[in-house]
Amino acid sequence: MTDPSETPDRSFEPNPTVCPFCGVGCTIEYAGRGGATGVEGPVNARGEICPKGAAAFDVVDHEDRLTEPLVRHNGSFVTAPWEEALDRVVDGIGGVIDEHGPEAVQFFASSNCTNEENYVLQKLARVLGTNNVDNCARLCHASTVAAMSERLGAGAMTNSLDDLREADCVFVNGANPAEQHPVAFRSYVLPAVRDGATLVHVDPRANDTTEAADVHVPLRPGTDIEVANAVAAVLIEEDLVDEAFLAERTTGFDRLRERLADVDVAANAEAAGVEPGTLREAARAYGEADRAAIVTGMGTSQHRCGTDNVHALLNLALLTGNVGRPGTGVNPLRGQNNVQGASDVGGLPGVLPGYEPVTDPAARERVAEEWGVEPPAEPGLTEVEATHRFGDDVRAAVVFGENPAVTEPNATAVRSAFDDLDFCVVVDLFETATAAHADVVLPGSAWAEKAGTVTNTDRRVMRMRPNADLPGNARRDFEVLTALGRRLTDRPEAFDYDGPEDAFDELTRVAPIYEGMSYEGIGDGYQRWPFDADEGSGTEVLHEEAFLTGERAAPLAVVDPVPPADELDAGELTLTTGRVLQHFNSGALSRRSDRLTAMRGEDVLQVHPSDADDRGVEDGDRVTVSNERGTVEATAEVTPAVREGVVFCTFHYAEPLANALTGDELDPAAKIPEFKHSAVAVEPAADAADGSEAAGDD
Ligand SMILES: Nc1nc2c(c(=O)[nH]1)N[C@H]1C(S)=C(S)[C@@H](COP(=O)(O)OP(=O)(O)OC[C@H]3O[C@@H](n4cnc5c(=O)[nH]c(N)nc54)[C@H](O)[C@@H]3O)O[C@H]1N2
Ligand SMILES: Nc1nc2c(c(=O)[nH]1)N[C@H]1C(S)=C(S)[C@@H](COP(=O)(O)OP(=O)(O)OC[C@H]3O[C@@H](n4cnc5c(=O)[nH]c(N)nc54)[C@H](O)[C@@H]3O)O[C@H]1N2
Ligand code: SF4
Ligand SMILES: [Mo]
Repeated sequence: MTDPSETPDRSFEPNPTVCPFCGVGCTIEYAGRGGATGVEGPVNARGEICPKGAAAFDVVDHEDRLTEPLVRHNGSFVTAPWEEALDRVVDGIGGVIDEHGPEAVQFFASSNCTNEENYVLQKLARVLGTNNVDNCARLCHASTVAAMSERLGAGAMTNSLDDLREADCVFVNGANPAEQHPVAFRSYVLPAVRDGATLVHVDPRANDTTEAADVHVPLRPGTDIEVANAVAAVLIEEDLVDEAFLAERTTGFDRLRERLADVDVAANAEAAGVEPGTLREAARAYGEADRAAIVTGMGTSQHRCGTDNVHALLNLALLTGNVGRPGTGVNPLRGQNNVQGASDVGGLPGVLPGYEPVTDPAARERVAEEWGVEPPAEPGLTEVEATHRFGDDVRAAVVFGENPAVTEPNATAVRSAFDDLDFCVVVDLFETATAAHADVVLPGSAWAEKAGTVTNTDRRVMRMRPNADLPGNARRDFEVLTALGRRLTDRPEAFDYDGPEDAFDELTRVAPIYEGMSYEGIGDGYQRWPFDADEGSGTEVLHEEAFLTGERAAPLAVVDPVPPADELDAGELTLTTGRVLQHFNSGALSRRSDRLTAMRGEDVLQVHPSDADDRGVEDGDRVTVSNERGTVEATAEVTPAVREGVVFCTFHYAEPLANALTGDELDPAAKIPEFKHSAVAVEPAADAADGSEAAGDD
């Protein structure tokens, strides 16, 4: 790694831009002395931010930043000039394409990067002749998007953050917005609660969100369908459905009613490990509200039955007429600051920019007019499917701003799969665990060094502006990707852009939902999709008169419970994984912030006191957590916040590697893995001093 002392002094200046962390999309800028401040923006109208936003600059000038390209030489990395590194990429990727065809290359797009960057990356894949491009929306809300697109015609939040304030009930299923979307929670959900809205929280753990809840349903992980079906059965039994809406805007009610008549609320409650009365209370809170909004997160989506989980939730909204009006809807809170946009611009294997199916000849024709090449008609591989085929029919990978060696399930297998590739290039800020398996690592630009746009959780496209110049010989991601396009494809002119704005203009011509948007129009504010250029605005509440499927009515669905992939043997506990306020995903940014690590310095395992007692574990003890996929060691936090029989661990540190334990069976419809249910044995660590297997900290 480059000696940080070689990094020349850098210049910083305040310029309103979007926080690099969660999908809420707060506006921040440089505040001097290495700090960020919130400034009044479209989402954070009073300039409010959370601790991560305040620490966002801590990583920009960090000594670990890559400042020179790295190429592998005799097994180790050496720094190299850009020309040499790019030549190596052209040889590596080009060689694989020559020998095995473009389908042998997988592209990982980045939910942490801009619309323009992701647009160029997916265009690169498709101009080369493959739809093998995906982003970690796959690991996140792929199931939500699959279910919502099928039933309603769009996978994004049906409503806006603003109109969450209008809700009389907020039904939070498998999400912890108080920690994961703090400004959305404090500035939009809590005001509704203060105005009298009831908050229902369906989560196996009590956390900061639960503190504000009126009803907590502490279900067993993996029993969301049992809970939603019981709630639906109570809605029907207690006549809390909206007959007029059912008649006009839904189909399939008779069949669903018939099936739900067989649901025994007490039996479902027992399966979910909760009181039947609690399920009835949750149903009444939701069904009696004039306007009830569902907020859904990873607890719902990250299961082998994630799509079915969301189908079961969608029934609740349709049964009660809670769609198409302010303060209602089904609202997936999106993950990173641009996971929505990375998907909108076509960073997915089945769709072109604007969610136009690759299988649609007219859609392919439209991009061909702009690109000069028609993309292939067959959908490409999703992320986890692709890593499963590394060394087999997938021989090379381009990994842009993602760290699958830490964040994909069954990560030990993922790491060795990377070694089976003929060639891998990583574009990142740091020498990550994934980069450790690459042939070339290119130093990209951090959030504060880039211009472009990102699309937040409520479909608002906002502008990012540079607050810092680049460290050392790092280059802007946009320049890196367009250079790869010019060198790797036989259409160099298709990657000749006059900066990100030029690429955005092209995007607005090929993605119907972005049609009519412009940098000038966005200005310091936002433009929301689906955008209406004549009106100069976007639609805040979707599905008002008709669903985006084009139909006036949406189908109700019969959903049967699906058992989790891992069965628990005697003495085993259910491991579920997730996040805390102070850290972010693989921790690449948050772990490098002293102020954030001072608040939380490691991934801990939450264990219920009675499970801890049974195993002779005390608070603060080191424990081993193991199953057939791996063994990790972590510090136990003994707390009644987690339900008995369940342990919870975050995945923000590469060591312990929580994903060494998670299974890689996929939801058949959405290909999302089961991060939220694994069988594990937990026992006191033999000797804390031994430590577990050594690994890099990225
Ligand atoms: N501070 C912080 N904020 C973040 C992130 C971060 O890493 N840190 N990451 C961003 C990203 S990429 C995303 S996708 C979002 C995710 O935001 P959330 O969806 O809120 O994230 P998680 O913590 O993974 O899961 C939410 C809750 O699901 C619960 N849960 C576990 N298993 C089950 C189950 O079987 N059923 C139900 N109903 N609940 C269950 C967990 O206890 C947890 O409290 O957050 C974004 N914001
Ligand atoms: N066990 C478990 N695993 C999970 C989950 C879970 O709940 N439990 N959640 C899943 C979810 S929802 C998600 S979204 C994934 C997240 O998975 P990842 O996307 O892999 O994780 P991140 O930490 O968000 O970011 C990955 C990389 O992006 C780099 N990066 C950040 N900004 C930039 C930039 O501007 N330019 C470039 N070039 N690189 C940049 C960072 O340095 C980091 O190495 O994890 C998934 N994994
Ligand atoms: S709520 Fe999300 S976008 Fe806002 S400051 Fe916190 S991490 Fe950043
Ligand atoms: Mo995510």
